[in-house]
Amino acid sequence: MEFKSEYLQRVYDKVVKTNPGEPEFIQAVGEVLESLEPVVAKDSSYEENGIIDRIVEPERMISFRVSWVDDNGKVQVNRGYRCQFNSAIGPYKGGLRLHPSVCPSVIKFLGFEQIFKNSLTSLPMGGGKGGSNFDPKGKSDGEIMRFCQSFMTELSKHIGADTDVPAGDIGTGAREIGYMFGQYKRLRNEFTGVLTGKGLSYGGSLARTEATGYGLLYFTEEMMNVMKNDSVAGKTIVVSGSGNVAIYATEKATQLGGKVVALSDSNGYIYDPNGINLDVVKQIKEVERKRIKEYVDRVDGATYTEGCKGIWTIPCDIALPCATQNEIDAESAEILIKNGTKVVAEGANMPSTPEAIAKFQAAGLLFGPAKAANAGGVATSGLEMSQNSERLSWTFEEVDAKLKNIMVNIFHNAYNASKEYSEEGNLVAGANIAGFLKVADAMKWQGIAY
Ligand code: NDP
Ligand code: 2IT
Repeated sequence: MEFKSEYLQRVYDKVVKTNPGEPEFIQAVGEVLESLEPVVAKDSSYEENGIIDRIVEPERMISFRVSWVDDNGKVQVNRGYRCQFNSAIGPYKGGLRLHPSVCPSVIKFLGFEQIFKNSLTSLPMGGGKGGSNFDPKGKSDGEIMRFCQSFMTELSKHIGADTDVPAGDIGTGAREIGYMFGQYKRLRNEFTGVLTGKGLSYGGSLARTEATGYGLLYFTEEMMNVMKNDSVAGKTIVVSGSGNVAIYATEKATQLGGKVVALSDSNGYIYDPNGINLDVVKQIKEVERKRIKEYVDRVDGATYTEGCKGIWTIPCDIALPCATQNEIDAESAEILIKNGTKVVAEGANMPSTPEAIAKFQAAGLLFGPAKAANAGGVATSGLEMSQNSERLSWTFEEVDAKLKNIMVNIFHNAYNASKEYSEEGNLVAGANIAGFLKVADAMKWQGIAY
């Protein structure tokens, strides 16, 4: 990548050189540094304090063996990670991904993005991420439990309610968080808010399950209201994925009067012109843990197509990618634009490639970047931490109202930063800049030796 700033160019070139074989991490860094051009041009203190040099280097990257015994009595070995990226504004905070594609590049890109996302929430949380290349698909409950216990046996040495607070992500939901919490408590003899996304009977927060998807729609509604005097009501919507984020994005989109017509998993997608029946989806995904294609056997008029990329060929007003990174490439972006899509908001982390984002922006679509649009999950994790600290539980309505307020504020902060530093409405730049400024200020105050 080419930068106008000699300082940013030097930092970027070093990141490329020192992180070989890590394309996702380099992609995430490149996007943020590009957004920071006007910031470093305006204020030389970022260079003088080495802020950018330091912010791209994780404070700590932990990698460890996770061995466990499967149902046939055979020993299995996976690799676990925790990337403690930045603690300038609070304890490290971010999810744990369990997926065969997990590797240092994926964990570091997610940890890096989390720094800016968490800053945008306005809550005191640093950035981190972890996970394992363990594949939860097809594993029995006992195997999941034994993996989670082994994973936590090592992870427990590095985390704590005031140090690092992990949560869910792909492949990690309430079941996995429960097993991990139980093992942490057993090892440390401590009942603390060391994880978020916990069950309601042992310190979880109401509305955390719904938070990322609901937050995505609160953000989208505000973006459409302010920037186009429009709303979600009456719009046709395509949502990719069918996991936690996709399900609750669909629920809130429907409550706001939109019609979600498609969902997917990594094998293929369903199309239901009558609007997705979410009770059926919840039964298939949350209760039975089956594949999304089951839907067409249970709902008349719905169709299933193999291959997940084809979901972006379905005409829609609003596209909400809620599955995984780089799921919308330039080709899919062109199809969406040609089909008249007006809004793209990212529920997943980095789901659009840089080439796809450039096409959306050139075509004048409203584009809500992940760091801002999906921050509702971690924001509500922050609210769970607050409730754990005061040993009280808030009602669903209280948490949901705070979540909505946070998402509306994130939109305005990103929008205002875009006006001050970049082109008005470039929310990629606005979110990166607004997230960066607070962390950079905290790093300046805290000195250099870390
Ligand atoms: P889940 O595990 O609940 O669901 C993931 C969904 O995405 C599944 O439908 C899965 O399909 C699909 N998917 C995963 N990997 C791929 C792939 N390589 N190709 C195609 N589809 C894929 O995870 P979440 O819903 O929690 O997470 C979805 C996204 O949202 C991730 O990017 C995550 O980082 C992000 N996110 C999550 C937050 C949270 O609070 N949970 C907060 C903010 C962001 P299959 O079953 O076939 O694997
Ligand atoms: O990507 C994310 O923000 C998450 N997976 C949620 C992290 C959290 O700590 O709740």
